[in-house]
Amino acid sequence: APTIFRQDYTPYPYRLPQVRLEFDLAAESTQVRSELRFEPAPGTAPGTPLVLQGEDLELVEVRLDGRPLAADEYQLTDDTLSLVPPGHGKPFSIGIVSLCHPAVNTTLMGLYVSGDKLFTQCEAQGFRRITWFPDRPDVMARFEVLLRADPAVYPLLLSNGNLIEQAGLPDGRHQALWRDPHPKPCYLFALVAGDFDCIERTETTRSGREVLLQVYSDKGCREQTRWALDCLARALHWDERRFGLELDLDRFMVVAARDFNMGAMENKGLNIFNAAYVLADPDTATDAAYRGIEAVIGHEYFHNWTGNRVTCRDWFQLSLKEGLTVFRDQEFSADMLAEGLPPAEAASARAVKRIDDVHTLRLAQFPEDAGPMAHPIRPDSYQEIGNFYTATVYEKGAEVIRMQHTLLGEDGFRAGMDEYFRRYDGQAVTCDDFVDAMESVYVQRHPGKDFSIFRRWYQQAGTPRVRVRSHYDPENRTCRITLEQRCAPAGLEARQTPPPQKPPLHIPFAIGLIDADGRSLPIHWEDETRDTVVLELREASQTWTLTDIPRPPVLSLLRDFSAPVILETDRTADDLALLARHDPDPFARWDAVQETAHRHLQACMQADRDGNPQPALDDLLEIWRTALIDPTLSPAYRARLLALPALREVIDRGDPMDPRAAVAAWTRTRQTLGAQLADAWRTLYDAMADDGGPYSPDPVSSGRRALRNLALDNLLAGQASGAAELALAQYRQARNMTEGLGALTALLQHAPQDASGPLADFHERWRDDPLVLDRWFGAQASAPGCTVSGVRALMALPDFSLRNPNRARAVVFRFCMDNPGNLHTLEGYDFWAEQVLALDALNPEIAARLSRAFDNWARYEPVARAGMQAALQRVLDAPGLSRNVREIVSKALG
Ligand code: HT7
Ligand code: ZN
Repeated sequence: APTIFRQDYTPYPYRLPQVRLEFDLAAESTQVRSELRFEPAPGTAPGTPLVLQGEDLELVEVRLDGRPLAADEYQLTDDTLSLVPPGHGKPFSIGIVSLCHPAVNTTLMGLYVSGDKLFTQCEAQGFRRITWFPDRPDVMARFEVLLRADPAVYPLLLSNGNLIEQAGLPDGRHQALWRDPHPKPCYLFALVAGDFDCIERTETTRSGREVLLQVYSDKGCREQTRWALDCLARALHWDERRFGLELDLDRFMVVAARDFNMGAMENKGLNIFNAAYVLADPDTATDAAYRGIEAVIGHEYFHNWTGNRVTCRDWFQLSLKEGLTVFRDQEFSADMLAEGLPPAEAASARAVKRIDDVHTLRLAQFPEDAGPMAHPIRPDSYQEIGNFYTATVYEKGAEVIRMQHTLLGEDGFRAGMDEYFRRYDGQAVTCDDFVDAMESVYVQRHPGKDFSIFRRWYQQAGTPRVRVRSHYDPENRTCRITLEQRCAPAGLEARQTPPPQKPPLHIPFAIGLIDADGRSLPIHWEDETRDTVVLELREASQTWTLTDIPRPPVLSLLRDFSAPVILETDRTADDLALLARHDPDPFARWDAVQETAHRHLQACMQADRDGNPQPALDDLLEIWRTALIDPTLSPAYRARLLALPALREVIDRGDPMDPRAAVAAWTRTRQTLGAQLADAWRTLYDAMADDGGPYSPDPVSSGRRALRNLALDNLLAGQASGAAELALAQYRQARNMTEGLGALTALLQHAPQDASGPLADFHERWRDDPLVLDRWFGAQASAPGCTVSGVRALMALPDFSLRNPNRARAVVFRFCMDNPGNLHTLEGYDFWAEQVLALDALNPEIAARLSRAFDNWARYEPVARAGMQAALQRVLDAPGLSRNVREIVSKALG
């Protein structure tokens, strides 16, 4: 497949102010009639061809200014339709009639069938599967859309913008006309047709306008959409308060789809969501699912400004909208957790969100940045853009925005955002344009300071490492701190000779100092005294001298995770233990516990390799023992503090990576922590019991449930007497899905022999609810007892289908991503290859995501490495591979 380069961008030679689309909708065959009003862009030479994209379409007719064109007046290839428009320099119109076939479209891109309904997914390049069109984000048009269909099958016909009219037709069908007043690229187009339930409410915007918010779902699901509607209203008001951004539409619709490739899609005024991010009630959704819905509803809503009003010039700029919008949704969620709390508690509540976000970053993005798919947040090239909806573009992109927020401060960042909209509203722009707006505020507020090298974050791949050295001088009462940064060649860069040179980055590095008694030591900084200061590292190595430090300090580093870097320190176990008990920065405190656990787990693996006895667990045990009973810590925060690093993180830290050794060390450590602290876990379990009130997903009660489930998991892991009975009782008496699934998962993880009763009961109860059944599948596929034959047995059940992405994710992905002990076997590698190929024949976007599971095969120990390499080769050699999977697998094999 050809590689597309960012540097090759050229503007589209024609403008497209107005588009009219008419759809005759039917599942087997839908006819699309388009009328495209073009005009040459200034400077376009007469005779410049007009090129439109199209895929899997049947052409019926092409007209130019109303005149049907003969076959030799245009060129048709597999993926384009081109013609030479009249050279008079004036507007002209192209009319196209074409057919597409939603019922056989298993890719879920373009127009497709889900259940008995029709949906579209156009980002990034799905519109070309609907009709021939300039399918690129910098061509922005006003859309008018007429939908016609059989009202018995499709009683509801939705598209973007405002409903202009609805009418019955003489042939028994009906039609709806929609007009979107805002120019948009075609990736934001949407249509939905089918029979839905709907709940709605009106909200008053801060300028006093009434707007209608609606959530559409499958018939019978109305009551499960109340939380989503509530989140939408809260998102609307939060964006007004925090960013001064108001909804620019009279009507905002969210529609739940059962078959969907990702989380949701921000189509203008008509968001389409994976049902998993819309439907929730206490019986069917966990606390985490409630929070997930809040985050995704917020994310898509916030795209209305950061993505839709100001969009991307080209797909290399994807992080312009995604990184910024993830940052906004993270802040929204954090603010929702902290709402109404006094400042100290609010800080801890926000930290819980920060910990979860950093955890995701380390789990998904750090490995990506060290593998063959490493790319800057603004990639320089791609073969298939669908492969670049990555943790780097999204999560690292959000970190890059967050660093700008840290450097500018809340007020400065807000001023930068205002400036961004002042300059670029209604346009398709670049990441550089965004930084220009931020830089204009930074240089104005920090005269003499330079912002220019900050842009390197957009250019460089790889996770930088920051080495910290410090020296305390008791005589002068000074503390000298040296920060050194380096960034190893990332992914395929390592194979270049010579490897590319990476200039230093601008890294905001937040630190604090505490003394041996755990008290904060104030820092004198820029004429103020502060507990936390942000060192701005801009060079390969820089030293700061802090004065008036009365006692030797222990350094609290990278507070609030102020930059997406890996820390290298010579902090001792005692330093970490002190920070784990006393660091007033809740993120850094959590990180000290994580680091202690990581060190122990790696020491266990080393001891195994060397044939030595297992190292003592005293440090971690003591930290946990204290945290377990610390009433000053919120339950949600305590649940984070008392969680071991995820198994995947532990594997990823190994050199070489050794999944079986990591599983053994991790499992043993969990057993010991469970057993040694059994009494404390039991007390905590009882103390966190439900108070019997109505369910609420608020942070306090969900924190208590999280901590109680963690206690149960530890009791089972430590084989405490009566633990299985406790889990069975919790399952039976569960008052909500968090309790029920928590008990079922703990049993499957640690006492599978006792899980069969709850498993059968769960299936019986929830067999008709696909989202809940996904949980049932997922809990089993990720359990250590689920071997390849176990996962095959799950796939043989009548409830299983590879065509539904949620189900495929629940079974195949959970096994391949969250069951390393069983995946890393020869049968496991065969299974992976087989599933990548089976999925690729149906849905290349989803197959490509699964194919990423072996990205880092070359960093594994020799046996695993050889097995994965052979499986990758088997996939690459298969005939008819999609562009999506081919790009991933060929990059992995190098
Ligand atoms: N902007 C949306 C991206 C998306 C997508 C991309 C490729 C294939 C299917 C997709 N569905 C949604 C999601 C978002 O970031 O909000
Ligand atoms: Zn997004």
